[in-house]
Amino acid sequence: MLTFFNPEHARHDAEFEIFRGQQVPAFERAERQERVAQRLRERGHELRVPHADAAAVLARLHAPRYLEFLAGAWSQWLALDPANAQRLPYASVWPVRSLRDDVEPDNFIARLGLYSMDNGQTVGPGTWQAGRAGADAAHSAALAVAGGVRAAFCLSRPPGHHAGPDFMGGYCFLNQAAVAAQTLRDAGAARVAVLDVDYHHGNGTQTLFYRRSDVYFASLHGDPRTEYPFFLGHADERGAGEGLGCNLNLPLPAGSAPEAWFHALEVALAQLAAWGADALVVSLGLDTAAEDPICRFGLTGDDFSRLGQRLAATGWPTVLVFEGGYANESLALNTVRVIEAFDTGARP
Ligand code: Q9C
Ligand code: ZN
Repeated sequence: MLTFFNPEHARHDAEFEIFRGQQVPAFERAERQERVAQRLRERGHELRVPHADAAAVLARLHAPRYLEFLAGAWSQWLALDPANAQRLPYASVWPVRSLRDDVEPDNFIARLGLYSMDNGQTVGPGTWQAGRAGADAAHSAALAVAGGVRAAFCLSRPPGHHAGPDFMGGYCFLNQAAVAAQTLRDAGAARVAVLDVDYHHGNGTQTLFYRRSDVYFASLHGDPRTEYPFFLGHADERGAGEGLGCNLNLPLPAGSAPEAWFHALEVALAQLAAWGADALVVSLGLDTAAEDPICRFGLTGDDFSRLGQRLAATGWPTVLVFEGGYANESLALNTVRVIEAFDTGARP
Protein backbone atom coordinates (compact mmCIF):
# COMPACT_ATOMS: atom_id res chain seq x y z
CA MET A 1 0.00 0.00 0.00
CA LEU A 2 1.17 3.47 -0.81
CA THR A 3 2.41 4.95 2.47
CA PHE A 4 3.22 8.53 3.39
CA PHE A 5 5.37 8.64 6.52
CA ASN A 6 6.20 11.50 8.84
CA PRO A 7 9.89 12.32 8.25
CA GLU A 8 10.00 14.67 11.26
CA HIS A 9 8.28 12.46 13.84
CA ALA A 10 11.35 11.83 16.01
CA ARG A 11 11.64 15.54 16.80
CA HIS A 12 8.82 14.87 19.26
CA ASP A 13 9.98 12.08 21.55
CA ALA A 14 9.71 12.72 25.28
CA GLU A 15 11.33 10.03 27.37
CA PHE A 16 8.81 10.21 30.21
CA GLU A 17 5.16 10.85 30.89
CA ILE A 18 3.35 11.62 34.12
CA PHE A 19 1.44 8.69 35.63
CA ARG A 20 0.12 8.58 39.18
CA GLY A 21 2.08 11.72 39.96
CA GLN A 22 5.37 10.21 38.87
CA GLN A 23 7.50 10.19 35.78
CA VAL A 24 7.28 6.82 34.05
CA PRO A 25 8.79 5.75 30.69
CA ALA A 26 6.58 7.23 27.98
CA PHE A 27 4.47 4.83 25.94
CA GLU A 28 4.26 6.98 22.82
CA ARG A 29 7.85 6.87 21.54
CA ALA A 30 9.65 7.33 18.20
CA GLU A 31 10.39 3.61 18.08
CA ARG A 32 6.71 3.00 17.23
CA GLN A 33 6.86 4.63 13.80
CA GLU A 34 10.41 3.44 13.11
CA ARG A 35 9.51 -0.21 13.60
CA VAL A 36 6.41 0.01 11.41
CA ALA A 37 8.34 1.81 8.67
CA GLN A 38 11.09 -0.80 8.75
CA ARG A 39 8.59 -3.66 8.49
CA LEU A 40 6.74 -1.98 5.60
CA ARG A 41 10.05 -1.52 3.73
CA GLU A 42 11.03 -5.15 4.33
CA ARG A 43 7.71 -6.22 2.86
CA GLY A 44 8.20 -4.11 -0.26
CA HIS A 45 5.69 -1.31 0.35
CA GLU A 46 6.38 2.11 -1.11
CA LEU A 47 7.15 4.73 1.52
CA ARG A 48 7.05 8.35 0.47
CA VAL A 49 7.68 11.65 2.19
CA PRO A 50 4.70 14.03 2.20
CA HIS A 51 4.58 16.35 -0.81
CA ALA A 52 1.67 18.62 0.07
CA ASP A 53 1.27 21.37 2.65
CA ALA A 54 -1.67 20.94 5.06
CA ALA A 55 -1.48 24.49 6.48
CA ALA A 56 -4.73 25.66 4.89
CA VAL A 57 -6.62 22.54 5.99
CA LEU A 58 -5.28 22.80 9.54
CA ALA A 59 -6.42 26.42 9.70
CA ARG A 60 -9.99 25.30 9.01
CA LEU A 61 -9.97 22.62 11.70
CA HIS A 62 -7.95 24.06 14.56
CA ALA A 63 -8.35 27.47 16.20
CA PRO A 64 -5.81 30.10 15.11
CA ARG A 65 -4.78 30.84 18.70
CA TYR A 66 -4.15 27.14 19.36
CA LEU A 67 -1.97 26.75 16.25
CA GLU A 68 -0.08 29.91 17.18
CA PHE A 69 0.48 28.60 20.69
CA LEU A 70 1.80 25.25 19.49
CA ALA A 71 4.10 26.88 16.95
CA GLY A 72 5.63 29.23 19.53
CA ALA A 73 5.39 27.20 22.72
CA TRP A 74 8.94 25.88 22.92
CA SER A 75 10.60 29.25 22.31
CA GLN A 76 8.28 30.85 24.88
CA TRP A 77 9.24 28.15 27.39
CA LEU A 78 12.95 28.77 26.72
CA ALA A 79 12.50 32.53 27.05
CA LEU A 80 11.31 32.06 30.64
CA ASP A 81 14.62 30.51 31.70
CA PRO A 82 17.50 29.17 29.59
CA ALA A 83 17.67 26.19 31.97
CA ASN A 84 14.27 25.15 30.62
CA ALA A 85 16.12 23.68 27.62
CA GLN A 86 16.77 20.68 29.90
CA ARG A 87 13.18 20.19 31.10
CA LEU A 88 9.69 19.93 29.70
CA PRO A 89 6.71 22.10 30.68
CA TYR A 90 3.72 20.36 32.30
CA ALA A 91 0.26 21.85 32.68
CA SER A 92 -1.00 22.16 36.23
CA VAL A 93 -4.15 24.27 35.88
CA TRP A 94 -7.09 23.89 33.49
CA PRO A 95 -10.15 26.05 32.71
CA VAL A 96 -12.82 23.59 33.85
CA ARG A 97 -16.50 24.52 34.42
CA SER A 98 -17.12 28.14 35.51
CA LEU A 99 -13.59 29.25 34.56
CA ARG A 100 -13.00 31.43 31.50
CA ASP A 101 -11.28 30.08 28.41
CA ASP A 102 -11.76 33.17 26.26
CA VAL A 103 -8.95 35.24 27.79
CA GLU A 104 -5.51 33.87 27.03
CA PRO A 105 -3.37 34.17 30.18
CA ASP A 106 0.12 35.72 29.99
CA ASN A 107 1.47 32.92 32.18
CA PHE A 108 2.96 30.17 29.99
CA ILE A 109 1.91 27.18 32.13
CA ALA A 110 -1.61 28.57 32.35
CA ARG A 111 -1.70 28.84 28.56
CA LEU A 112 -0.45 25.26 28.27
CA GLY A 113 -3.37 24.21 30.52
CA LEU A 114 -5.84 26.24 28.46
CA TYR A 115 -4.78 24.31 25.35
CA SER A 116 -4.61 20.82 26.95
CA MET A 117 -7.19 18.28 28.08
CA ASP A 118 -4.67 16.37 30.24
CA ASN A 119 -0.96 16.20 31.06
CA GLY A 120 -0.33 12.91 29.24
CA GLN A 121 1.94 14.72 26.78
CA THR A 122 3.84 17.94 26.66
CA VAL A 123 5.30 20.29 24.11
CA GLY A 124 8.99 19.71 23.39
CA PRO A 125 11.56 21.38 21.12
CA GLY A 126 10.31 19.67 17.94
CA THR A 127 6.66 18.97 18.71
CA TRP A 128 5.36 21.58 16.30
CA GLN A 129 7.61 20.46 13.44
CA ALA A 130 6.69 16.81 14.04
CA GLY A 131 2.99 17.61 14.19
CA ARG A 132 3.05 19.74 11.07
CA ALA A 133 4.84 17.06 9.05
CA GLY A 134 2.27 14.52 10.27
CA ALA A 135 -0.55 16.74 9.04
CA ASP A 136 1.25 17.03 5.69
CA ALA A 137 1.48 13.22 5.54
CA ALA A 138 -2.27 12.85 6.19
CA HIS A 139 -3.01 15.53 3.60
CA SER A 140 -0.74 13.86 1.03
CA ALA A 141 -2.31 10.42 1.62
CA ALA A 142 -5.81 11.87 1.20
CA LEU A 143 -4.81 13.71 -1.99
CA ALA A 144 -3.47 10.45 -3.44
CA VAL A 145 -6.77 8.71 -2.69
CA ALA A 146 -8.77 11.64 -4.04
CA GLY A 147 -6.65 11.32 -7.18
CA GLY A 148 -7.74 7.74 -7.74
CA VAL A 149 -5.43 5.55 -5.63
CA ARG A 150 -7.66 2.95 -3.95
CA ALA A 151 -6.05 3.31 -0.50
CA ALA A 152 -3.15 5.06 1.17
CA PHE A 153 -1.61 4.84 4.62
CA CYS A 154 -0.50 7.83 6.70
CA LEU A 155 2.24 6.46 8.97
CA SER A 156 2.80 9.19 11.50
CA ARG A 157 3.24 9.99 15.15
CA PRO A 158 2.49 11.70 17.46
CA PRO A 159 -1.09 10.49 16.93
CA GLY A 160 -4.01 12.87 16.36
CA HIS A 161 -7.50 11.67 17.25
CA HIS A 162 -7.68 13.13 20.77
CA ALA A 163 -6.66 16.61 19.52
CA GLY A 164 -9.69 18.90 19.23
CA PRO A 165 -10.27 22.33 17.74
CA ASP A 166 -8.15 24.09 20.37
CA PHE A 167 -6.53 21.48 22.56
CA MET A 168 -3.93 18.72 22.72
CA GLY A 169 -4.46 15.54 24.75
CA GLY A 170 -3.86 11.80 24.88
CA TYR A 171 -0.44 12.12 23.15
CA CYS A 172 -2.09 14.07 20.28
CA PHE A 173 -1.55 17.62 18.97
CA LEU A 174 -2.92 18.00 15.44
CA ASN A 175 -5.79 15.85 14.21
CA GLN A 176 -4.44 13.95 11.21
CA ALA A 177 -7.61 11.90 10.61
CA ALA A 178 -9.59 15.14 10.46
CA VAL A 179 -7.04 16.57 8.01
CA ALA A 180 -7.52 13.50 5.80
CA ALA A 181 -11.33 13.74 5.98
CA GLN A 182 -11.36 17.46 5.22
CA THR A 183 -8.94 16.96 2.34
CA LEU A 184 -11.20 14.29 0.81
CA ARG A 185 -14.17 16.66 1.16
CA ASP A 186 -12.29 19.53 -0.47
CA ALA A 187 -11.25 17.25 -3.34
CA GLY A 188 -14.89 16.42 -4.11
CA ALA A 189 -16.10 13.54 -1.93
CA ALA A 190 -19.59 14.62 -0.82
CA ARG A 191 -19.85 12.34 2.22
CA VAL A 192 -16.80 11.22 4.14
CA ALA A 193 -16.95 8.56 6.84
CA VAL A 194 -14.40 8.50 9.66
CA LEU A 195 -14.19 5.11 11.36
CA ASP A 196 -12.14 5.18 14.55
CA VAL A 197 -10.95 1.74 15.68
CA ASP A 198 -8.39 2.90 18.25
CA TYR A 199 -9.02 1.50 21.75
CA HIS A 200 -9.72 5.03 22.97
CA HIS A 201 -12.62 7.17 21.83
CA GLY A 202 -11.53 9.78 19.26
CA ASN A 203 -12.94 12.71 21.17
CA GLY A 204 -11.06 15.29 19.10
CA THR A 205 -12.32 13.98 15.77
CA GLN A 206 -15.87 13.63 17.09
CA THR A 207 -15.88 17.23 18.30
CA LEU A 208 -14.38 18.62 15.07
CA PHE A 209 -17.28 17.15 13.03
CA TYR A 210 -20.08 17.00 15.61
CA ARG A 211 -22.20 19.71 13.97
CA ARG A 212 -21.45 18.73 10.39
CA SER A 213 -23.60 16.59 8.10
CA ASP A 214 -20.85 16.02 5.49
CA VAL A 215 -18.56 13.94 7.73
CA TYR A 216 -19.87 10.99 9.74
CA PHE A 217 -17.84 9.93 12.77
CA ALA A 218 -18.21 6.34 14.00
CA SER A 219 -16.11 4.84 16.78
CA LEU A 220 -15.68 1.57 18.64
CA HIS A 221 -13.78 1.95 21.88
CA GLY A 222 -13.39 1.09 25.53
CA ASP A 223 -16.33 2.42 27.55
CA PRO A 224 -15.39 5.94 28.73
CA ARG A 225 -16.92 5.23 32.13
CA THR A 226 -13.71 3.33 32.87
CA GLU A 227 -11.36 4.13 29.96
CA TYR A 228 -9.55 7.24 28.71
CA PRO A 229 -10.69 9.88 27.58
CA PHE A 230 -13.45 9.41 30.23
CA PHE A 231 -15.39 12.57 29.36
CA LEU A 232 -16.66 11.77 25.86
CA GLY A 233 -17.56 8.71 23.78
CA HIS A 234 -20.93 7.64 25.21
CA ALA A 235 -23.60 5.98 23.07
CA ASP A 236 -26.06 8.89 23.40
CA GLU A 237 -23.76 11.30 21.50
CA ARG A 238 -25.46 11.39 18.10
CA GLY A 239 -24.33 14.74 16.67
CA ALA A 240 -25.92 18.18 16.92
CA GLY A 241 -27.54 20.78 14.67
CA GLU A 242 -27.06 19.85 11.03
CA GLY A 243 -24.82 17.00 12.20
CA LEU A 244 -27.53 15.32 14.26
CA GLY A 245 -27.53 11.64 13.28
CA CYS A 246 -23.98 11.79 11.88
CA ASN A 247 -22.16 10.49 14.96
CA LEU A 248 -22.10 6.94 16.29
CA ASN A 249 -20.36 5.72 19.42
CA LEU A 250 -20.15 2.02 20.21
CA PRO A 251 -18.50 1.78 23.64
CA LEU A 252 -17.54 -1.73 24.71
CA PRO A 253 -16.63 -2.85 28.22
CA ALA A 254 -12.90 -3.13 28.92
CA GLY A 255 -12.00 -6.78 28.48
CA SER A 256 -14.42 -7.34 25.60
CA ALA A 257 -13.56 -10.29 23.35
CA PRO A 258 -12.77 -9.96 19.63
CA GLU A 259 -16.21 -11.32 18.61
CA ALA A 260 -17.99 -8.48 20.41
CA TRP A 261 -15.57 -6.03 18.79
CA PHE A 262 -16.19 -7.38 15.28
CA HIS A 263 -19.92 -7.29 15.89
CA ALA A 264 -19.65 -3.58 16.74
CA LEU A 265 -17.53 -3.08 13.60
CA GLU A 266 -20.38 -4.53 11.51
CA VAL A 267 -22.88 -2.18 13.18
CA ALA A 268 -20.64 0.81 12.41
CA LEU A 269 -20.01 -0.20 8.78
CA ALA A 270 -23.72 -0.86 8.16
CA GLN A 271 -24.50 2.62 9.50
CA LEU A 272 -21.86 4.25 7.28
CA ALA A 273 -23.15 2.37 4.22
CA ALA A 274 -26.76 3.33 4.98
CA TRP A 275 -25.68 6.96 5.34
CA GLY A 276 -24.14 6.80 1.86
CA ALA A 277 -20.45 7.42 2.49
CA ASP A 278 -18.34 7.77 -0.62
CA ALA A 279 -14.91 7.79 1.01
CA LEU A 280 -13.47 6.41 4.24
CA VAL A 281 -10.87 7.56 6.73
CA VAL A 282 -9.82 4.97 9.30
CA SER A 283 -8.28 6.15 12.55
CA LEU A 284 -6.13 3.05 12.80
CA GLY A 285 -5.21 2.55 16.44
CA LEU A 286 -3.56 -0.79 17.14
CA ASP A 287 -3.91 -0.54 20.92
CA THR A 288 -6.80 -3.02 20.71
CA ALA A 289 -4.11 -5.75 20.66
CA ALA A 290 -4.30 -8.25 23.51
CA GLU A 291 -0.73 -7.45 24.53
CA ASP A 292 -1.13 -3.65 24.64
CA PRO A 293 0.24 -2.36 27.95
CA ILE A 294 -2.36 0.37 28.57
CA CYS A 295 -5.54 -1.06 26.97
CA ARG A 296 -7.91 -3.96 27.57
CA PHE A 297 -9.28 -5.51 24.39
CA GLY A 298 -8.00 -8.85 23.11
CA LEU A 299 -7.36 -8.64 19.36
CA THR A 300 -4.84 -11.14 17.95
CA GLY A 301 -2.68 -11.05 14.83
CA ASP A 302 -5.38 -12.87 12.83
CA ASP A 303 -7.96 -10.35 14.00
CA PHE A 304 -5.89 -7.52 12.50
CA SER A 305 -5.82 -9.37 9.17
CA ARG A 306 -9.57 -9.82 9.42
CA LEU A 307 -9.94 -6.06 10.04
CA GLY A 308 -7.89 -5.17 6.95
CA GLN A 309 -9.86 -7.56 4.80
CA ARG A 310 -13.20 -6.27 6.09
CA LEU A 311 -12.22 -2.64 5.47
CA ALA A 312 -11.22 -3.44 1.89
CA ALA A 313 -14.55 -5.22 1.34
CA THR A 314 -16.41 -1.93 1.88
CA GLY A 315 -15.13 -0.82 -1.51
CA TRP A 316 -14.65 2.79 -0.41
CA PRO A 317 -11.57 4.80 -1.35
CA THR A 318 -9.73 4.69 1.95
CA VAL A 319 -7.14 6.64 3.89
CA LEU A 320 -5.74 4.76 6.89
CA VAL A 321 -4.23 7.00 9.56
CA PHE A 322 -1.94 5.53 12.24
CA GLU A 323 -3.06 6.35 15.81
CA GLY A 324 -2.31 4.48 19.08
CA GLY A 325 -0.69 1.11 19.81
CA TYR A 326 1.98 0.67 22.47
CA ALA A 327 3.03 -2.99 22.42
CA ASN A 328 6.09 -2.16 20.36
CA GLU A 329 7.10 -5.77 19.78
CA SER A 330 3.92 -6.69 17.90
CA LEU A 331 2.82 -3.23 16.75
CA ALA A 332 4.65 -3.35 13.41
CA LEU A 333 3.48 -6.90 12.71
CA ASN A 334 -0.14 -6.04 13.45
CA THR A 335 -0.05 -2.80 11.46
CA VAL A 336 1.35 -4.56 8.42
CA ARG A 337 -1.25 -7.33 8.84
CA VAL A 338 -4.02 -4.74 8.46
CA ILE A 339 -2.31 -3.08 5.49
CA GLU A 340 -1.55 -6.31 3.61
CA ALA A 341 -4.95 -7.88 4.26
CA PHE A 342 -6.48 -4.67 2.91
CA ASP A 343 -4.29 -4.87 -0.19
CA THR A 344 -5.24 -8.50 -0.75
CA GLY A 345 -8.95 -7.79 -0.22
CA ALA A 346 -8.86 -4.75 -2.50
CA ARG A 347 -7.31 -6.60 -5.43
CA PRO A 348 -9.92 -6.92 -8.18
N1 Q9C B 1 -0.17 5.79 31.94
C1 Q9C B 1 -3.88 7.15 21.95
O1 Q9C B 1 -3.98 5.95 21.96
N2 Q9C B 1 -3.48 7.92 29.23
N3 Q9C B 1 -3.82 7.86 23.11
C2 Q9C B 1 -2.61 6.81 29.40
C3 Q9C B 1 -1.12 5.56 30.90
C4 Q9C B 1 -3.62 8.47 27.91
C5 Q9C B 1 -3.88 7.20 24.39
C6 Q9C B 1 -2.15 6.66 30.81
C7 Q9C B 1 -3.91 7.48 26.84
C8 Q9C B 1 -3.95 8.16 25.50
C9 Q9C B 1 -3.75 7.92 20.69
ZN1 ZN C 1 -5.58 4.77 21.80
